[in-house]
Amino acid sequence: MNKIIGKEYFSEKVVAFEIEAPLIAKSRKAGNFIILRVGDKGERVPLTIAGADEKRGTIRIVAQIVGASSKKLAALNVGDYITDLVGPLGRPTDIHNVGTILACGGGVGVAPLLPIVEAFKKAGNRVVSVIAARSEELIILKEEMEKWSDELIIMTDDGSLGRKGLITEGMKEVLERENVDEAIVIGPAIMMKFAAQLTKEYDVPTQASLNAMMVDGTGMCGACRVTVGGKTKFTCVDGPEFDAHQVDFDEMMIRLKSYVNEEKVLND
Ligand SMILES: Cc1cc2nc3c(=O)[nH]c(=O)nc-3n(C[C@@H](O)[C@H](O)[C@H](O)COP(=O)(O)OP(=O)(O)OC[C@H]3O[C@@H](n4cnc5c(N)ncnc54)[C@H](O)[C@@H]3O)c2cc1C
Ligand code: FES
Repeated sequence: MNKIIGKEYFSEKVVAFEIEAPLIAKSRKAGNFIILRVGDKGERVPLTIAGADEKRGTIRIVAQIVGASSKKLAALNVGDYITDLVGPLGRPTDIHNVGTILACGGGVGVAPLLPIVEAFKKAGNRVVSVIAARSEELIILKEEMEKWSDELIIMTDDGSLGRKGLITEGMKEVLERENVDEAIVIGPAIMMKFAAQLTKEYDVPTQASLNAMMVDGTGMCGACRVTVGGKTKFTCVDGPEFDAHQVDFDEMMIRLKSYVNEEKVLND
């Protein structure tokens, strides 16, 4: 049982929690995630560790309220307990000094992107970040992203904040004007698919952090399988980051829709 120490709404549909988890706070690295459950019969929900405070012994998670399980999580308040929480899971991001990093986050994908941007900046890289959402109220963690980026470009589909257009338009501007050594893209699968197609045109090595469905988080159940370079990989133990130019995003999108009808029943 892990106690909730803080709760903050970033928007009507995106909520951040600070949760007591001293061992995870101490050992987590950028790119790691946790799996939590709310209630004894709760679904196992993977969420990226968006930050940690080692002194307070807490981790921060940011969740978008989409289905039954995230609704149950969002209903919890400060003082309540998470039924169980395991982590840190997944392979950490390979942080190194390479030169210029293009860091791209769509929607709540900015939450997992933030610790990676911070780590790349601390490793001495120039970091140009592009974040995007449908509209201003869905842009999250803007100040923190500004703090750790040399430049932050904001794109909104409706033009309500930053510039009007898809994330790929902001990315193209950077790729046209300067040499980018590596890119990382995190967000909805469709966004990562098109972002990866773009960086491939410019021959920029790119990592994508995949939000596959997960159950056990140990590589045993197969729920999180994805195809990368024609081979089956398990997102929980082989990932969550993979070479974006090798990921079969179309297959991943089909798998992500597997339980749409069940989700609908739970939500009704
Ligand atoms: C590694 C990883 C960790 C995650 N961790 C969390 C987590 O901790 N908590 C959580 O709640 N969720 C998490 N997610 C899930 C999250 O990123 C989802 O994919 C989420 O459903 C995004 O939905 P959205 O409605 O916010 O995006 P949208 O608002 O639909 O899209 C965001 C932006 O993507 C761009 N985009 C969309 N479609 C296209 C297109 N066709 N071409 C080009 N650009 C496009 C646009 O610029 C758009 O504004 C994680 C995802 C990943 C990959
Ligand atoms: S979640 Fe079961 S294999 Fe990855």
